[in-house]
Amino acid sequence: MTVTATRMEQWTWPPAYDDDYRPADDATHWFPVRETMAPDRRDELLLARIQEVMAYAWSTSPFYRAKWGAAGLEPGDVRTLEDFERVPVVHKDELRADQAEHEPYGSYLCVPPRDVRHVNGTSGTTGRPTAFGVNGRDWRSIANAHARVMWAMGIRPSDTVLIGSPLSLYWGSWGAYIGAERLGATVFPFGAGTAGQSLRTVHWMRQMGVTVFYGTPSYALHLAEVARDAGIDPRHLGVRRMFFSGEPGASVPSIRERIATVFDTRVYDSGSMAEVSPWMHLGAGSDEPGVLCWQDLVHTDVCDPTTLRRLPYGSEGTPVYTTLERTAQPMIRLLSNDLTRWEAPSAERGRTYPFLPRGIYGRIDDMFVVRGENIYPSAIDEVVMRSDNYGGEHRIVISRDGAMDELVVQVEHDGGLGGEGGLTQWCATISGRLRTVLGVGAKVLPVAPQTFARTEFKARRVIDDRDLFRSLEASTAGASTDGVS
Ligand code: 8LE
Repeated sequence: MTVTATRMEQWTWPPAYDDDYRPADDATHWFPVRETMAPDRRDELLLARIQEVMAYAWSTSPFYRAKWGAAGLEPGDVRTLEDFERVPVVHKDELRADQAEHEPYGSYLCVPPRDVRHVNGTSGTTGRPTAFGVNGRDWRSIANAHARVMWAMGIRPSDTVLIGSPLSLYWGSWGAYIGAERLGATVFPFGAGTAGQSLRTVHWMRQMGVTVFYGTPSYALHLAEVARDAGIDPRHLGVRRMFFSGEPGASVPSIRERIATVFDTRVYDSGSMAEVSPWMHLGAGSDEPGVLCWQDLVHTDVCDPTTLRRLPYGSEGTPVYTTLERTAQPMIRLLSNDLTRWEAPSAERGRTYPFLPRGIYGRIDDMFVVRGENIYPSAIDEVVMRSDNYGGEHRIVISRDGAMDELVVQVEHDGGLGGEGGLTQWCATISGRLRTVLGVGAKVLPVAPQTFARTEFKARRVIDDRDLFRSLEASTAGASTDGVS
């Protein structure tokens, strides 16, 4: 279709989607105008929407009024997208503190509390849990947005979508659930995280003819092991598509290829933060790795972590998000502290949105420095998972040898390497590859198959323990290779 229209489909404030609308099954786009319009024209419409959202938050939320007032700023001051960059960012800690003071939803709730229809929250493992209050309108907007992005992943009403992540406080599961439902697919909210559930997942997948899986990349790899242990080849489960969120992986080439191969499936990345649901506003628009920034759902700027100003395309920085459809708890310039690199929109990708070719590859606070090099765990995952005879899990230990930081990577092997000589050679190969990619050496230690716990949710592989180093060395002396020169 030739796109000449300048009005976006169903683009209103507040959002009011036609819940009966669905494109023909063979249509590439859910909303072709929105998805393929000239980026400059879209930016004009986005600016107008940002102004509306800011005016709304100013008049309904003491939180935003106080925050912007303290910065000497009113919504009317934002006349360009450059002006918008000067709006102070929101930190997650501010939301937490505001909720503690204005229970239960905080003074950034812009609707009467009785309008909240659905509550989610953070797990609260670090600090006070934060509640997400979702009103009926936002619930429907999120469902529509997720359906649209899932459509771009090739999911269709004929699919059966298994939700393989915890159906509890975690927004990821519910967002995928309501998106699949709105798209017209059959939804199987199986969940994850209870004893014995992984094996049951495998059996049910087969029994119900599940064609699409949603969960975390780590959990998908664990499920493949569980299936194999039960004598089931994961390729025979018939899953045509797997889409992921929650952690880096689906855009990390080695992890992506591993999942694609073991399940004989297509892999799609998605996800930002629960606070800015529809979190799939960072979502795949085709089979290629990486995600698009679906700007008309949530406006994303990749910013310099220090100045918090937008960086030119081609740069690495931290995403700052502004919801354009949320009415209950709108997020305006929420700082993610994640890391990514963005590229300019290109019509060749079929959708004219900015692109994150490696997705989100880390958090600023997960980055560690070894001998002056910035290192992200996902870069290590990429190397380790690509090695032959990889046993399925690993741990990254940052430790200290005298005055120097040391990097130790404990890698499970698959038992097929023969004796000590084979293991030593294997460690040396991985160590050499790590040095090339990271710019510093790493001590690679072999670990027996099935040593490390598998996760049903987000993986935690980094251990920053300066004392562990010596005990590790003592326990595995002989079969290790010191890649540190
Ligand atoms: C790399 C997006 C959602 C609901 O699945 C989620 O995980 O939200 P949550 O629990 O607020 O966690 C957000 C953090 O998970 C992000 O800041 C980022 O560090 C990580 N994350 C989420 N999705 C991805 C991701 N990291 N790739 C992703 N696709």
